[in-house]
Amino acid sequence: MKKEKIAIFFHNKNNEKLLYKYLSDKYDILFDAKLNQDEKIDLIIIDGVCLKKYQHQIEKLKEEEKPVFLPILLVTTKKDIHFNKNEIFQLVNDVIIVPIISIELHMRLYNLLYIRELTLILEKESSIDPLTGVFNRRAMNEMLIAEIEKAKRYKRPLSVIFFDIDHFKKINDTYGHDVGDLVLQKLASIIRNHLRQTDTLARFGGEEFLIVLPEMDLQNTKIVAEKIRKRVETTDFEEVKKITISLGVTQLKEDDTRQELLKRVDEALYQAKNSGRNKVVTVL
Ligand code: GH3
Ligand code: MG
Repeated sequence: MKKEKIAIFFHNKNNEKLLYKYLSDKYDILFDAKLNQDEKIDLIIIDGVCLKKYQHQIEKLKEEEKPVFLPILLVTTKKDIHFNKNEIFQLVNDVIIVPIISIELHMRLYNLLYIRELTLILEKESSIDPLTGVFNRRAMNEMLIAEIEKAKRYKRPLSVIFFDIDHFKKINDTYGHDVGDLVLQKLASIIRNHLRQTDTLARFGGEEFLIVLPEMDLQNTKIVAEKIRKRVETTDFEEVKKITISLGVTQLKEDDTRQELLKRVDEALYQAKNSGRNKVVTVL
């Protein structure tokens, strides 16, 4: 089983050693961890001196991790609590007064990590479309905001593909809604297997999907979209046999907002539908 990562920030090296002794069997212990989102930390144990020192970094990290809970356990002496009540509730989730007792420490960690685990499950479930297992619209919008910001900051290309099943209503009407659901599942799975790790697929509406492709310009994205179109066209969808999709493609412009990008790719899809379906249309 994967061990949870606990970062320890202690001014007093003896206490640091003691914690290591108590915890290293059960947890991955990190000293001098970098407090940024790249280093995944599940919980922080910190003393009062270090808490003052790292307060702003911890606040920032906790904010970035939301709605996932990043627990902070303060270890302190009674006389060393200098924080006022409001501050401590904002920043710290539990307190142990020294001397550290192993069983007390383990109980606190168990409960704090259990709460974190629940928030991770909730976060995951609220991001995923239950039918297809791909991201839902809410999660995609959040992800897209971050990707647009990254692309603009580093002046990198970013493209999107928006696609929709052709005459899907007829499939539902002919074979029933359950078969329609199976088509959606199979379609999402085929396309997911067709993408790079860095691409993201989301179900945007009933039978509309969005793909975000970082580091891809319009020309290359058009090639990907065409391959996807072909792949879907040539896949056997069991009872339904064949389906086709129409796809719109566009690339992020320098001053685009997320809404403008999505509006343009929606326009491209609309053109693909109106010019005969089962095709890719690019708009810039
Ligand atoms: P077009 O080629 O213009 O896209 O035609 P269409 O029939 O695909 O489009 P339309 O918007 O008329 O119909 C979409 C259908 O998708 C209607 C709706 O019942 C169905 N749909 C939406 N969500 C689901 C779902 O979760 N499961 C199933 N089975 N069908 C769904
Ligand atoms: Mg459709």
